[in-house]
Amino acid sequence: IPAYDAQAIETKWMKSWEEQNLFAVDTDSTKPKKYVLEMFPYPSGDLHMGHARNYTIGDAMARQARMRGFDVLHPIGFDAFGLPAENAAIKHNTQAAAWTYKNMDQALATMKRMGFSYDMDRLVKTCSPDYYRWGQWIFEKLWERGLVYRKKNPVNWCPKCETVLANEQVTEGRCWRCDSEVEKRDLEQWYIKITEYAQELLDDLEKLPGWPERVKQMQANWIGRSEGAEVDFTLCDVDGNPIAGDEGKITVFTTRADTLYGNTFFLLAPEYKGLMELVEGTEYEAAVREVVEGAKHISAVERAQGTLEKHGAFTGRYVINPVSGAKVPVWVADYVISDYGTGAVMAVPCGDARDFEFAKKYDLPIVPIILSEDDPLFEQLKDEQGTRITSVDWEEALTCEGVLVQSGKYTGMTGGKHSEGEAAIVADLEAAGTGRRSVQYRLRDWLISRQRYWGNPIPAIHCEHCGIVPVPEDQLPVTLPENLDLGAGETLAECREFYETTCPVCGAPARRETDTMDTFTCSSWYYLRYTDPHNTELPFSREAANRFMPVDNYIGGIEHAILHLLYSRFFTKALRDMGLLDVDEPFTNLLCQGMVKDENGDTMSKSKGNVVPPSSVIEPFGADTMRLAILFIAPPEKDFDWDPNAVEGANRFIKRAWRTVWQLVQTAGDASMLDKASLFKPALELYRERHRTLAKCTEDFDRGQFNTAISAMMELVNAANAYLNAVPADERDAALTALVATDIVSVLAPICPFVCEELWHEALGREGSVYTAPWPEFDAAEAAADEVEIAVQVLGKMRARVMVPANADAATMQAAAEQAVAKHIEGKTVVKAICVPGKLVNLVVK
Ligand code: ANZ
Ligand code: ZN
Repeated sequence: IPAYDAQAIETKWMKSWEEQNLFAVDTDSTKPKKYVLEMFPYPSGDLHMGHARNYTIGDAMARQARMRGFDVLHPIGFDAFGLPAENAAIKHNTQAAAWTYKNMDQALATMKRMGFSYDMDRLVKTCSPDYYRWGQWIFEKLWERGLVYRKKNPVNWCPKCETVLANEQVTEGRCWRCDSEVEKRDLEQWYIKITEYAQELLDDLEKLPGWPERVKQMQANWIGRSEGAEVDFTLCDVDGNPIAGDEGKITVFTTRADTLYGNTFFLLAPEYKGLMELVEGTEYEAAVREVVEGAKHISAVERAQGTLEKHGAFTGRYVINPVSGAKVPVWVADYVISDYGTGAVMAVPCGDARDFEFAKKYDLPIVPIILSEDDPLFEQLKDEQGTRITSVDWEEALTCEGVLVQSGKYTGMTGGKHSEGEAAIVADLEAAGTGRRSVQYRLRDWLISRQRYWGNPIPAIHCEHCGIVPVPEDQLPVTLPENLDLGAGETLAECREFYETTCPVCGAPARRETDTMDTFTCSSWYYLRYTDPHNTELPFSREAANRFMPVDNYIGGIEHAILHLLYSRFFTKALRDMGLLDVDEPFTNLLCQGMVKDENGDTMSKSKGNVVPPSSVIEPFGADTMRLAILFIAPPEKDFDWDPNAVEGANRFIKRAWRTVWQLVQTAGDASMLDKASLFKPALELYRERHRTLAKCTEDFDRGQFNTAISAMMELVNAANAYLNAVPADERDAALTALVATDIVSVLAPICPFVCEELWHEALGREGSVYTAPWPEFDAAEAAADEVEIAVQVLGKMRARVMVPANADAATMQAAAEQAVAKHIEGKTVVKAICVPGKLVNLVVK
């Protein structure tokens, strides 16, 4: 038996696969397709363990699908634009492009060393003009369809990074990247109208049974559909006289119109349009301004969370409640956000926790209008006969459902979201013309412009005469200059060669847009480009996209549960509506792999110095060991702590499989001559085990459960060794040993490709690749042993073991059990028998 030399074997097959171009997909194939995709990496340096895990999962799926007769598309690329490249370039005084390309080369070398079966002809780098050209093209198509617009809005601005930040990129008022205090600036920015698709993005989550529930839940929350009503209030002065003019009416959005009688004050967002005009020149102006200024330093996300201390000020104005007729004071409050609903809120402190907290802090009245029937106040208030209560000294708001009290003719109805009381009040508001049904979404339009260099240039031209016009299609791409002096602080907006241009409409001198696109736009459609990567007429052809889409298995980190996956779903739908492809959803099955932590359960990071690089395993043991260890240690979606023992265990198993296969082939004949009737005990057991292992591996691979599939493979190797030990070489069944040797190599091949390809050729003596050979045939029914041993318990105590037919029904099992424990149940009656098929019978006796 030859020695197992991982390095020699892996070097040999790495080269051979590349020369054969073995993993190129066959585009005209009549075979069914399978599209296996791992989220592409950001090229920040060499691959780390998290990457290794991500790609090993995808590679095992792709290789097995290929063996099972699918035409497999399994591509790779790089999400190559982004700020880290720019920062590194500034720090090391080089070009962002050079830094990025160097990192991509390094990552590619490691991917090759790991044996990932990518179709390299389809490599996509988002910073390459032949890719980003089509990103610009798609941008212009969205623009044509009214899905791109510019808007002046208060945005988060980081003075140090000199760019706009998304709301999610601001924590406690500071930049997520550099920790500087973020400012609010009123800037005109580019937006993509993702909200146009809010309802479809929500509805179609139902078409994704192959996604983890929690990811779908996160997306649904992010889209945040709320059903409620708009209610109009009338602005007035302290005497209740209406204030005329445009500002005379203020509308709120509420999901709880049933609580209108509990409305004791009224709130405006600090950014509410016209707020400062309301207080101008009054004694309230200074306090209101303070709240407005203070709110600028807190992100909308945090303001909405409601965990921060609330600040507010009275405006000196009032509104009239259209249902109760009450006159309530108008305040500004920083927990009201300007871009949700109408930016105004009817506060109901008895039913809303935030309003309750605010009322306590500023000593505003809390009128109970909704109670549970066992509340001590209920008897007094249930029929408007008792004394009214105008303020309560509660510890917290009553946020659950209940019965309406002190609510005029609505008293006695149930209150709550979508309640009887809510429906009745909204119907009356609609009849009176002071309210209407309304649906709101939390989802905001996608702010995509960035004032950064290393990104895809927005293809627009600003002309004094013609306004903002798209760059004509035949002039795309707008090429990003690669020679900016970033070290000296040069930006695109200062790069004359870049921004000086002429207007494509009137020919006058004009200025090119110098904002670039959020890199999430690049990653929103790369999986489509892979289907047709060299197309020079279109981003991809409809035929190619329809052949391979949707992605069957998408594998990546849970950190992308919202943004990347939502943006990609949106792009797919928008491109579908342009007629570019015919699918509604891009990713059929989603697997979010867990994290690889260090031995002590800490996340690996450079700053902590606890990073285990893949090379530390590959160099001593080989890539096959690395791959096996990573898949065996835990189910793919679970986090795991790095364990050097697992690496050694994996290496031992590979060596054992290697020896077993070589031993089996010593007596191997023709597997097709197998005659089941001639197999006796040890052979029959091995025969059953191979059917069982194949059935298990096939099913587990489909679900991505590699750890249990590997356990089954280990059992097969054990069974083969049991047979080899029990039967002398000259008595072994030649067909069976041939069959099982092939089985071991085949089932292990998706996980340990190098050693299996070597065994395929050298031990089994086969031509061609194991990946072009078919997956072994099996029959799950053959796996079942004819008889199984079950445990027999009496009142939960173990009393005997007995053999029963493997497919025995409960009655048969009980009869066999009673016989086996006859002396323990003598003179008693069996009142119940609990039967677990194949395992045990528990007799309950009296
Ligand atoms: C009265 C009320 C009574 C409310 C009550 C809630 C409970 P969701 O479900 O998230 O859509 N609201 C409306 N616009 C707001 C804004 N711009 N900033 C902060 N809060 C706002 O939340 C809808 C509820 O959030 C609305 O219903 C409103 O308060 C508040 F017992 O109106 B409610
Ligand atoms: Zn012009």
